[in-house]
Amino acid sequence: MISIHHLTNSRSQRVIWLLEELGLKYNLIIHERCAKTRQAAESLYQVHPLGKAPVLIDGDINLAESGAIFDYLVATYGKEALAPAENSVEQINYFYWKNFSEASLMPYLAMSQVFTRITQGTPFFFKPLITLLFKKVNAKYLYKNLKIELNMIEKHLGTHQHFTGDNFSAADILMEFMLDALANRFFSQTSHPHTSQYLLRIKQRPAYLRALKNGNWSEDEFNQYWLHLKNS
Ligand SMILES: N[C@@H](CCC(=O)N[C@@H](CS)C(=O)NCC(=O)O)C(=O)O
Repeated sequence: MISIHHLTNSRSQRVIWLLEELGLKYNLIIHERCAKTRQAAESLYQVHPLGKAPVLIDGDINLAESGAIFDYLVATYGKEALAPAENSVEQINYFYWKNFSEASLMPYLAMSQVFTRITQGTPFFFKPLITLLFKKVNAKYLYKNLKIELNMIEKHLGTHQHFTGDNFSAADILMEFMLDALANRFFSQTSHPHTSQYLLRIKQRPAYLRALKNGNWSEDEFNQYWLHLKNS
């Protein structure tokens, strides 16, 4: 049976959602974050050398990296269900958005997390300087690029029901997590109506709701995690 190592309120939530969409049975192993540092539990290092979630175990296969896990699960168990047909326009969209979520959106979110951690760990005396520095980097680089990306997403969702086209796919699962972190901080129903409506719609999927429950998802913790993300 498939086992999935999951870190609470993290991107590994997406693998649980994918497994639910695929209707697969799985064994869920939940690792808690350290209350103080918010970092992964030591137990994850026993599963994979990087000590990060998600990690999928399927027979002899021990696979980390969200994108790789998605590719493996869709190719092995999903077939046409969660990925568009070969050589279709939808497939090109699928390739683009699936990679975009990890390669273009996630780095900005991760960077902002790192800045916050550095600021928190900076001695009191230097804090104002570091805060000012990151504020400038955020405004001129990070947030500026995030806004450009969000505008592109809004335009795409203005003409597509889902990221690949009419049908739901695994790319939607990868994108939803990022958009959820950015919602109400970088965009709203007023500024990005198509993206907001898309999020509301997709979050009603039964598999999504089952995954939240199984993964012990806490909306409060998630918001707490991204609290520092705001427009400046
Ligand atoms: N690129 C990897 C990143 C994995 C990753 O950084 N996972 C985070 C969860 S959001 C983690 O385990 N963080 C714990 C830590 O860094 O201590 C993936 O997408 O699977």
